[in-house]
Amino acid sequence: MTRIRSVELRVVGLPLVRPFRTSFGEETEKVCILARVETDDAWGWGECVTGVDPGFSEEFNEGAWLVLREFLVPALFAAGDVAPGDLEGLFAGVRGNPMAKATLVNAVLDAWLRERGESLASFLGAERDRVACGVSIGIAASTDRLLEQVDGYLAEGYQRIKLKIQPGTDVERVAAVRAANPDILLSVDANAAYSLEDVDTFLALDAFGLLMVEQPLHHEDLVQHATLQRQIETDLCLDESIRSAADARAAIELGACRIVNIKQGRVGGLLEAVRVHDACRALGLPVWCGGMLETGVGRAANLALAALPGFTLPGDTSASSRYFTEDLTEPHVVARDGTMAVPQGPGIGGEPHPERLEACTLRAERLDRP
Ligand code: SMG
Ligand code: MG
Repeated sequence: MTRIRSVELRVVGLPLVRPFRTSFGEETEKVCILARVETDDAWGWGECVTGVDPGFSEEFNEGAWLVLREFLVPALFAAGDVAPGDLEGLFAGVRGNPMAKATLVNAVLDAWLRERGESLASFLGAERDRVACGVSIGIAASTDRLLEQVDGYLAEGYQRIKLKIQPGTDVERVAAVRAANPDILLSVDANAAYSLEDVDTFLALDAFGLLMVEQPLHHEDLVQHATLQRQIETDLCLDESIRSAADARAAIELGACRIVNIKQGRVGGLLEAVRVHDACRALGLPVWCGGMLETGVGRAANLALAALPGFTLPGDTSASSRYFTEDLTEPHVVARDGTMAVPQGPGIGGEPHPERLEACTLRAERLDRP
């Protein structure tokens, strides 16, 4: 049990090394909320995976800030002593908002583990000390640019290339990347930009031996994903559609996917992420660790999660250098063999450099237990 004395919320901004374009928008800067909780004996960090706009899900930074400040932090202060496993129950009165909730679940878990000197990886049940890394490439300005980026990332060692696609920028680009790289693990991610009327596009993609097609259809439509999965050979993977272990079980039972992308922030935090992993593993589905362009804080948590045994496919766990010239934390580095070390120190095993954090801070507010 631990008592949270204060919560500091902060919005940070870091320029991205290259713009990241998806079917729903383009980002040139990473802007996110970080929470730092303080207990009597320790402190812990949580990174919120919302972005500036509600494009990936309904949640977005300014909304998450309010949900945290007005509802979740007060619920935490009202509770007295807590264990990490209590938070989901404490937050149950707030519907939805998994990304905002994950920020505090993860921060309190980090503090609790630091008090005990235990690493997050060990607590979650990690079975590896290095994880296989892939990279996600945004929609490029041209096919040539895309091919250059693919070459660059393969030279760095990445074990799987994922291409963002949208209608009109799909089959031709995938064909070009596949022709240049016949043997690589290659996947695509549509971020829900298609409908069932586009089945011919997916039938055409079947020709390229893709590892998976990620989230082709609307995030709330599992039945349509099941219909599409019956029509094509390539495995479907769900991302946006899976917000809980219950969602994962429903999707699998319906035949809506054969692979699941687990993002701890999207499912309400690391504890639910482990339940999603367990549910998929029990039903025989491979999972992999997704990414939300996190800074080194969120990335450290992702790496611990990705070391669980059911994570059998390379994750979007890319190096700090893929996103930032200078990360907030010590950089996470991808080795030539395309693997990355799982942090082993207490909690998430790292934290932001104080000066770097101050330099990136756009706004901060400290909330004290009344
Ligand atoms: O962290 O490397 C990363 C980004 C991976 O493609 C990525 N994420 O739908 O999977 C996804 C997207 C969402 C990014 S929205 C900022
Ligand atoms: Mg995705």
